[in-house]
Parts: sequence; C-alpha cells; structure tokens
Amino acid sequence: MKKEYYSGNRQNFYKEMKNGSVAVFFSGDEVRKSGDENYDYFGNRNFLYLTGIQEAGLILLAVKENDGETKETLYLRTPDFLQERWCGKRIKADQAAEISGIGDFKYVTDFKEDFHWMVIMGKYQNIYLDAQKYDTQDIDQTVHHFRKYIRENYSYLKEENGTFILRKLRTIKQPCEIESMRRAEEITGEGIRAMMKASRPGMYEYQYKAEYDYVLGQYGTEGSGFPSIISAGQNNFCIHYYEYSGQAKDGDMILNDVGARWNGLVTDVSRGWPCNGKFTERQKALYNCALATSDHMFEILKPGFKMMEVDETARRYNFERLKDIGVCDKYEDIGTYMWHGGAHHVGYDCHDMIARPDVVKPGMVFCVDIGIYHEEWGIGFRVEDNCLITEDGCENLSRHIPRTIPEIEDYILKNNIYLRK
Ligand SMILES: [Mn+2]
Repeated sequence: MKKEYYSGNRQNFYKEMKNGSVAVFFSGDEVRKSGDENYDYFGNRNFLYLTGIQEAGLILLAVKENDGETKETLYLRTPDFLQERWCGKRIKADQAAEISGIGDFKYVTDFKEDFHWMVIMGKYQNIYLDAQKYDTQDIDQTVHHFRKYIRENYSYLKEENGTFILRKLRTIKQPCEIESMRRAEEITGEGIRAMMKASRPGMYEYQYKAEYDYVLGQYGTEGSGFPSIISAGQNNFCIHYYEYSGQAKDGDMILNDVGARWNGLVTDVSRGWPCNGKFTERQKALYNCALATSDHMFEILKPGFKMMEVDETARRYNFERLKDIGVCDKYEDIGTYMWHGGAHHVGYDCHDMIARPDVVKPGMVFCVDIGIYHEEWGIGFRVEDNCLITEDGCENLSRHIPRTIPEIEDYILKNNIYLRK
C-alpha cells in the first residue's frame, strides 16, 4: 500500500473527531507464551489500518485543536544496540515516514510526559481510544491499562469510542484494498488447487494443510489470514476444526475454510470435494443445493439489499433445494442441515470488525457461505465465496477457484498425479 492510503485513513478518522480532542492508538505488545518465549507478535489491526506499521510498543498520538487543525506524532521505540542484535531492528523515523506518511516522530519514553503537558493545560475535552473489547472476558491490553491511567489522572477527559469510527471506515473497501483482496484470492486459489492436486484416499489432513501452506509460503511472510480449517469425513462436522490429525477415507469429502492475507487484507473461501475426485450421487445432490443457493445469492445481491435478510434469504432458498431432493420437509427443520450463517464481512479481519450496516452498499465485501451438514449420510461441506458489492450488483471475487462439480472433477482428473488414470 502507498503511504497516501494510510494518511487518508488517518485524515478520515480525524474528520470524525470533535474539535478539542486527542486520540491515542497503540500498536500492541508481545504476549508471553512460555518460559522466555512469546507468541508471534500480531499488530493491532486498526493501528495497521492507520499507519501501515507492524511493530510492538508504538504509540500514535493525534490532536484536533479547537479550531479543527490536526497534528500527529508517532512514538517509536528507542534504539537499543543489544536488543536489536538479538531480536531485530527497530523501525527508524525515516522508514516509518516512508510507510505511513507521518512527519513527526518521538520516542515512546517521552510519551507520558508529552501527554501530561499537552492535556494538563485544559485545552482538550475528549480522548478517543480504540478500546472496545470483543468479549468482556478478553484480557486487558495496553489501551485498557492506559484508559485506567486516564481515569485516575485526567478524569476531565471524556472518553469517545474510537473503535466505532474505525469500524465505520473499514466497512467500505477502497480500490487498493479490493486489489489486495484480489491478489489474496489468487493465492488462496492456488493453495486450494494444490490440495486438490494432491488429494487421494489415505491422505492425512495435515498433509492437505502442508500442500496449502507451501503455496502461501512462496508468496511472502503474510501467510494465512486466520487459522486454516482443513478436515475430512466425520471431522467436517466440527465447524471450527484445527486438529489436522484425521485421515481421508475413500469416499470422504474434504472440507477447507481458508484464506491468504495480502497487504493486511484477508480472504475467506471454502471448497469441498471428494478425496477420491469423484462425487457420489448423494454428494452431488447436496453440493448442487449449496451451489444453486450461492449462485442465487450472487444474482440478487446489490446495493440496497437489507443486510439482515442476506442469511435468511439463503436459508429459505437452500431449504427449497433440499426439499426438492427430499432431504428436508419443513422449513423449521433447516437448522438440522444448515449449522451456521454465512454473511460475515471480510477485510483486515476474517470476521471483519466493521459497523454492521442496515443495507448492502457498494464497496462492501462479505462472505456468501452455504454449508450443508448431513450427519446421517456422513456428508458435510461448505461453499464459501467473497462477495464484492458493486454499483449495480455484485462480483464473486473467488469465482476463479474450482467451484462447480464439473470444474472440480475436471481439475482433479487433469492435475492429480495420484488419481489420474
Ligand atoms: Mn470461512
């Protein structure tokens, strides 16, 4: 991404700030895993959206004066020769300027004092923080400790919900974000095709995953946008399955729910196929219901469609298809076969943290995810694609990944070295 993109994101945020306010954002910290080892650092997504920088321990301070003028400073970690020798270089001001477009830098060790002298004069009434938790049980992060510190020491600063503004901004994808998602879709597709190429009865789930991960690894260090779900047979009945220990038996369906990340943007695609490359009559019947439902959704989705009705419309349509093949008689029973909804937004997060809109608008990207789980027949899979809403309709960003039964069977037949006759 260009630095103008990140500058633009910050300007859009500042526009939403009230005059006489400050905003403080944290890049996040490393979390201890065990012994002297940390979990991989994973930067705060909103900090990444605002700056393009992923490094632990940084702080972005922005002020909006009473006349509406804004000023921003990025606080960097102080150079530390030994720490950097062991753990890697810390970002320097010129590098940070090049990525983010920010022009003013200081060191994090100056932050507390700077902040104190700035707000103690009484010029600012509000403070914007990105402190909204997903769950009340979530552990406190740096921003929550900072909020406590503000309440104890500067209680006259009224807290404003910066998370909400960021969610609103992230709802509509910009052209460069959509381009990044297209690139991520290509890589995801190559990863899924690699699994199809290697598929055969007797293959372990971890081997499928290794095929997928190998492809992603060829494109850089961003890798997967979320933990991959890759399963076979009975394990397909666990919606969020991460064990990868099972083995595909002849006749089993393979389920995967995966997505590469590119420039921070994530995709989320599911494909299902028989491990032996040939759909049985029952697999065909169920798969075509899900596919018809998905196709129907891509035909009707356009600006103005009520977001609340996306899931419901898919469920009703899929029920009719399942009824046609004699699987489900009453709409009340559809939950026996459809275990999850399928219209979550995707972006910087796989389940993107946006402000859930009332109606579908151009530039939104969300999943159309049709899962069917028939335990009695031992068949479970989902067909999940990424829907970009355009000016007058929508586009399936993952359409190029083998999706119909002939496409999947042909692809496997032509490319699979184990199953090719
Ligand atoms: Mn998914």
